[in-house]
Amino acid sequence: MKPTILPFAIALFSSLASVVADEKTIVARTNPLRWEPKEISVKAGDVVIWKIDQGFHGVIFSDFDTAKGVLQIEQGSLPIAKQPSFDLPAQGTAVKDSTVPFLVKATIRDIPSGMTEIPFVCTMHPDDMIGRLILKVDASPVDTKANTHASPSPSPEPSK
Ligand SMILES: [Cu+2]
Repeated sequence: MKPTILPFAIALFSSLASVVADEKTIVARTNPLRWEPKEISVKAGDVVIWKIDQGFHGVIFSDFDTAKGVLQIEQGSLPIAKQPSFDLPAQGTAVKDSTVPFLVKATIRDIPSGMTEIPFVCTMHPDDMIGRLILKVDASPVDTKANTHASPSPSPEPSK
């Protein structure tokens, strides 16, 4: 093996890993009631997990008709359905405690243009536990040729 390959491969891998996908967890806590964090930025390919640390909670997507276009709900998530105290298009999970591994795990699909956030609340504490995913469109598509991201030279300012 050529000794120069390995460091290069590691550098390439870590630079790709930083742009490819992140796993982000949003934790439901009590005293005070909160999502932690209550806002996160996500991009296509990221995985978001809503889970319970303390107390009884669920997650309701305020407009699930829209949210489900971006959230690919993964196996192991609790069923997402209309819940008794919420009107459609809000849908989400029942209330559970920390014995469930997580409430919902979702992979972010491609983000339609014009869609900027996915608001959600807790099924049990909708007034106290409000959160949102902020959708970031990644301008540079994933490119395996690591060195092709040279910025174009800026256009000269028009002179007056
Ligand atoms: Cu709650």
